[in-house]
Amino acid sequence: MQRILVTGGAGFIGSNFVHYVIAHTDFAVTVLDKLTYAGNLASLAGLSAERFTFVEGDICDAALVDSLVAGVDAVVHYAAESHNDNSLSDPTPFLHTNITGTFTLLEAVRRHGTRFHHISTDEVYGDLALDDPERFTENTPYNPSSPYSSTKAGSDLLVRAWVRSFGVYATISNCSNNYGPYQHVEKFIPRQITNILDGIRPRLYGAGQNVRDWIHADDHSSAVLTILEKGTAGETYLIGADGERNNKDVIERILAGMGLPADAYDHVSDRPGHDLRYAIDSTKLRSELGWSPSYPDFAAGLAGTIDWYRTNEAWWRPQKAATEAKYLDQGEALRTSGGVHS
Ligand code: NAD
Ligand code: TDX
Repeated sequence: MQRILVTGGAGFIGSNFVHYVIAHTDFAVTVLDKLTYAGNLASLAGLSAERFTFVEGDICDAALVDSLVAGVDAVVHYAAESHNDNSLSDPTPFLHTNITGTFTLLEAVRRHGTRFHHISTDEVYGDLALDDPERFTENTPYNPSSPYSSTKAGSDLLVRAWVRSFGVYATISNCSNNYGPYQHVEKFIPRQITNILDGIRPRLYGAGQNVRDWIHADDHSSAVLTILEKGTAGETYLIGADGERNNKDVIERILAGMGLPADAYDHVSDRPGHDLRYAIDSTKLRSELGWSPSYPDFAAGLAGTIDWYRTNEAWWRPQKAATEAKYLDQGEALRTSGGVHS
């Protein structure tokens, strides 16, 4: 494999993957990205033109997609509308990009016989009870909760159908919550870090008991590269690093890491339909493909992420005010003992 097309490579996980691939392989990388509010060319700064090409465009543009797929050995598909809260206020772009965009790519790889890897999420499985000893596996039934996760589930099912009906050579990975550099400040961890840097108290949805299974973005990248190189056609692999923590614990760690008291945060109105707990069993990926995470220590990874946002204000500052305005517009309200106010 020499040439790969990475969709959504100007987003959080896609840009981390591009840096990882450039550093760890000799592949030439083309990124196709629409540069929505979530895409940022600054995340790809400094890459040499010898091995890196950027194309601005929509994965739903069939002619553009066809011409790009014709020139590569493999496609790694990250592009998506990715934020649950946005999908609750306007699901429309989620249907467009996550469903029609994936369909457009599948038709192109079918025509050209090109290897395809589809990036998905553990949210397609719905949620687990807080006290459930089980974790998600490749055999857990799909049960998505939000417009975001239902469009990701739909895109996974399209990939499976194109494998079975048309013999497309595709693999799928479903990963848990990522953290690390280049994550948009709408997401939980960077939102709280940059709030603190701005003198705003962090904001916890509801009681903060919801559990997410955190993995460093570099570990997601190494897992995807492993699947791309060693995965079996038609197979699904779950990616996770045993990083279960509840949101209250994460916010308290961020506050401690930034020298503030553990209770210096506010509770705000809860997300409608808020999934309780995600947890990944990644035994298949570890035992069949020999993958293991390089960032097993969440505290160390989080400290590095805090440092990154401290030293890269120029990267996140242009997104910050509009993001907080969007949360207000979506009806986020502080919850105090006396009631609810914004
Ligand atoms: P992101 O929102 O940071 O980035 C998405 C990128 O896709 C942006 O650069 C955006 O410009 C681009 N894009 C959006 N619509 C497009 C279109 N129509 N055509 C071309 N480009 C388009 O998202 P992320 O957090 O990096 O997530 C990347 C992928 O990983 C998604 O498929 C997501 O479902 C999946 N995933 C994310 C997480 C997580 O914790 N963030 C966990 C598991 C899986
Ligand atoms: O301000 C906040 N306060 C808060 O308590 C925000 C933005 C979030 N939360 C909570 C909601 C979730 O329980 O933190 C948790 C994480 O929230 P997000 O960062 O929005 O992530 P989540 O909804 O879990 O989804 C993420 O992981 C799975 C990604 O955004 C998805 O793209 C991925 O599929």
